[in-house]
Amino acid sequence: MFLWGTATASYQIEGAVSEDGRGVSVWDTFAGEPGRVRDGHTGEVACDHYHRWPEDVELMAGLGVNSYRFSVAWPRVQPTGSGPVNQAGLDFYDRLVDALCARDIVPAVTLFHWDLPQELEDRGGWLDRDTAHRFAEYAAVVADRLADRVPMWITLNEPFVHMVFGYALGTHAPGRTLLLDALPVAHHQLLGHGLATAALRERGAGRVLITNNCTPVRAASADPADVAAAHAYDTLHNRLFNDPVLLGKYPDMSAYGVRLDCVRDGDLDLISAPLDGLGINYYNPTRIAAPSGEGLPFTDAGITGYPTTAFGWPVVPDGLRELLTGLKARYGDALPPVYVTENGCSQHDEPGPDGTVDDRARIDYLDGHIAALDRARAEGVDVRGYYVWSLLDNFEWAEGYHQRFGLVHVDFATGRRTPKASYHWLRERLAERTGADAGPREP
Ligand code: PNW
Repeated sequence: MFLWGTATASYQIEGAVSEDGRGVSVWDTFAGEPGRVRDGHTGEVACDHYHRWPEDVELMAGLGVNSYRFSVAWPRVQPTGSGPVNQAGLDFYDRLVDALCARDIVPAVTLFHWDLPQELEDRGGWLDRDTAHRFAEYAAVVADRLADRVPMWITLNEPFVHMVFGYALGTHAPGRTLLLDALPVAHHQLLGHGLATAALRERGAGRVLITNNCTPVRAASADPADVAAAHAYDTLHNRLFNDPVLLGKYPDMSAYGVRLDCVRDGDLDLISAPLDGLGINYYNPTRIAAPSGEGLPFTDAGITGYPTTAFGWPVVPDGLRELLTGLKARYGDALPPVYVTENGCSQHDEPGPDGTVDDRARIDYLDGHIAALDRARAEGVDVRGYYVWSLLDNFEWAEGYHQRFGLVHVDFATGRRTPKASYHWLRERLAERTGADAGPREP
């Protein structure tokens, strides 16, 4: 059965940050500091999904999706990141999983979508190798509770974005500005993925994936300097995270002055343990030119000639086909089935006078990307799922509530949900397609 779903993340939707024993995460700390998030927005209330989840499950049932990707907040389960388990936090996800199963919606659980317990950050966060071991311990706790009903597990969400924005540039929590010295964060996250995969396997947790955000990289011109820079960018963004997982080795980054001294014997064996799928988040391609200044071995040349989203991201649907066929060409038989675990666009959606939300640009976006997905499948890429980011408008990290990615509009003053035109469009599209994609039901 092809999985059609929507995706969310704990800190972006839940709110209820001090309820039922939840500990503090790096995002609570970061969003609480002046100047970090636009207009001082925080995830304190967000979509109040922690209380409104039954309504959100009904929205998904009404949409007709057969899967839902959500993340577990580590500090709800282990408030200090290690040791004592907070049963009340696990109970929340237990209820959610039961409600999804009752609606025939396959739960796909992401274990880490950036909300690290603050106490672990105080001990070095992902710069510290020990965090990888703590992550595996936490994965085991969650699997012990949910693996009997959750058939699909995603260890990490976008370790690239977490490293670059969180530790290199400081625009996301924990707000560190280490530039290339952030590299150990890549390895320690991947080690955490490997250790958590082993813990999930021991518990018979079903399918195990990692989600990398990938971008097809285009050189700004045929000039060899631009081509070399594009290769550098592809190496540091895509291959740094896909190669160790799929091929068991890091790409050669010596030409860019990048060294990974923290890799120990045996790490890559753990990191490259076979997976049941590769999660891919796709938003847009990247156009790269030769470096213009000191430091990085590339410059982002920007993409012109395409429509853009409210975020300013170019809308290039065929980039999804290009990405998927490129992965197949690069990894061949080492590429497991692919799941597009996020794809979507932000817009400035507001209800009109009649109360409806006319987001036709989102319909065009999704229509174009689903067509590109079909082309990639026709070209032989084994794609098994597609998740729209996102079910709800939510806390868009450093942008706060200024970017709306939802199929469902959220009025953040009242929590009121209003399905947008794209929700109704997708419901019809999914109903039409169920026949073509129907297969054996999940366990
Ligand atoms: C993803 N970029 O993040 C995340 O997984 C989501 O939590 C997030 O809400 C969504 O995409 C939309 O931003 C990204 O700059 C953040 O390339 C930034 C980038 C890509 C993905």
